[in-house]
Amino acid sequence: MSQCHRVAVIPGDGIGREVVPEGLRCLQAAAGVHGFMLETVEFGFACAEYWQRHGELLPPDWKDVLGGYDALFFGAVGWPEVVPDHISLWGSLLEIRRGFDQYVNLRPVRLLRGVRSPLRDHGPGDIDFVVVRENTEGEYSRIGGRIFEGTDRETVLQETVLTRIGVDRVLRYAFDLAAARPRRHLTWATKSNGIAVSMPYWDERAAAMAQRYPDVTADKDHIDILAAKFVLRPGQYDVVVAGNLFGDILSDLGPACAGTIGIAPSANINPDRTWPSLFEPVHGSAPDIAGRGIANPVGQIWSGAMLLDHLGEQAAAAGMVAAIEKVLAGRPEVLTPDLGGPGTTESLGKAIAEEIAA
Ligand code: GGG
Repeated sequence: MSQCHRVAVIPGDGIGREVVPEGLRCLQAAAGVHGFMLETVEFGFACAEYWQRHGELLPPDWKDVLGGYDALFFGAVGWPEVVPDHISLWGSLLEIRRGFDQYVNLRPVRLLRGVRSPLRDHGPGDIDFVVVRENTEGEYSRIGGRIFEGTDRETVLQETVLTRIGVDRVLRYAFDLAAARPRRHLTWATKSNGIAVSMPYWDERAAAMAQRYPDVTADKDHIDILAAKFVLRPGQYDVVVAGNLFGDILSDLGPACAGTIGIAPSANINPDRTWPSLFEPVHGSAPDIAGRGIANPVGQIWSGAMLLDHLGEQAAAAGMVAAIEKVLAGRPEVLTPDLGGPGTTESLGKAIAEEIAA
């Protein structure tokens, strides 16, 4: 009997609702070709409509509801006209990442065939690195407050949280990943000359971890020059590990250098497999283009490939990425406007699904 993977689907807000169906179309095509089953169940929470009806983003028993699935397939969250962005994010995605201890946010950056980089002199294969972002602590904290509000002395404090367990476990994951890649190179992002408590700690733990991986060449870059070097020499990076905030920024900048943020995938991984992992495009809900049918579905589809890889379906995952590349390189008429084409979310999704099934 063929294996059945159970996947919870959360389209969320905005273009999440447009790209998720294309991701599912491609996942089902891959399941058909590779002889496994995919049972998907869609949930209508984690969006502005749910918040309007219930005053919260997730139901109180969300952990029980989602905890039994093999993986979560997420679109995008955020509809600032209705819910302030920090409430959307903290009430949904960040709650799930922490509740399911998805402490690694894996965000590959590759310049694919058929995609033009805005950087001069860069072609397919020239950019190929992975951002490993710490996903449960760091600068993403709600610890802080305001005093003397509304007066001249108004004062705002916001704490960063680093734990030894939290820093070491994401560094270990990143070094293991670098050790398994051909170039065996790792860069950690820091800003220890300016942020004088948390960043030297990050440096200290990274340097200690590097000692345990003699086969990996490791170096550090301050976040400001690292951002500049992403634009000037993105080809020199292999694995880049960073805290929550720097990792988020770098994993938008990276795909922008590799053509468009619309193609960027991500995996929020619970490496211990105690809880399901969550797969979502790097991009958000994009209210400015939502409802027009022009959102690029590749980030969602590629995230689907990462989901299959995580579930042990490596051949199907590789087939999905190969199909994405083939369509991007060979079917200009179906490409979405961000890729310079006249196509739609659906035309691109359908073409990739057909290529997977071919
Ligand atoms: N699909 C990703 C999404 O909805 N992103 C919204 C966002 O702002 N995310 C920030 C983050 O990943 O921490």
